[in-house]
Amino acid sequence: MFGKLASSTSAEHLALRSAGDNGSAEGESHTASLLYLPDYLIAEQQRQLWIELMAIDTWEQESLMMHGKPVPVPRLICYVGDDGTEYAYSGVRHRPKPWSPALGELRHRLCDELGHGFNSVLLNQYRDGRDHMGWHSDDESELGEQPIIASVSLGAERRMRFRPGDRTRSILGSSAKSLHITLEAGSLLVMGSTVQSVWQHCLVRTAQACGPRVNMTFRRVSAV
Ligand SMILES: O=C(O)CCC(=O)C(=O)O
Repeated sequence: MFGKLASSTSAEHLALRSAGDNGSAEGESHTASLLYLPDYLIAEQQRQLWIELMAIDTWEQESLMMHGKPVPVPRLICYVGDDGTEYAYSGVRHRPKPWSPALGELRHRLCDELGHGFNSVLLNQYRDGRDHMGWHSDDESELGEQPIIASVSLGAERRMRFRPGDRTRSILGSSAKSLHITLEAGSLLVMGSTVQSVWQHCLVRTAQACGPRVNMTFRRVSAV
């Protein structure tokens, strides 16, 4: 599932496994796999990408309606992709912006090394420790049944948490465990094909002094 990267010497394979999981009564497994490479991008690649992404003039501050009032989403976003990869999330339909050079190169490297046809990337910019992302699964219909998502991080280290999704919790109850990973600058986290259907993840807010961070989640979007 993780292509050429699976045997990389620095790769850490993490199983998101619920305690005592031997498959549920319905015969489903609640185990899903993550691949983490802390040093996927060298310092110069990180620097080039950072400069390129910070120069984008189409970062958007979106708002969500809560109790009838618009509330700013706690991060900036920019959606980039091939023609025809419109993508709806958080209730908004996004048209892709064109690929910039270093981002396009990174996409091709990931496609080659993971053997997967990524055609878009969602960029999230966390300006400081208050910016974050709440619990969710990337399970929009455009991503298909079992999406593989490649997530590359730049800038400040931040913590990502995983917990079983609602359906998994309802089957497994308290045996369902959660997990966290610290995402370092230049790291790659690949979420394997069952991660989104079984687990949820979030990017934790922090009260500690924390500089800006950009995360790129490469996806394969199909027309729905
Ligand atoms: O910023 C991150 O590392 C998480 C991004 C994320 O969860 C998403 O784009 O769905």
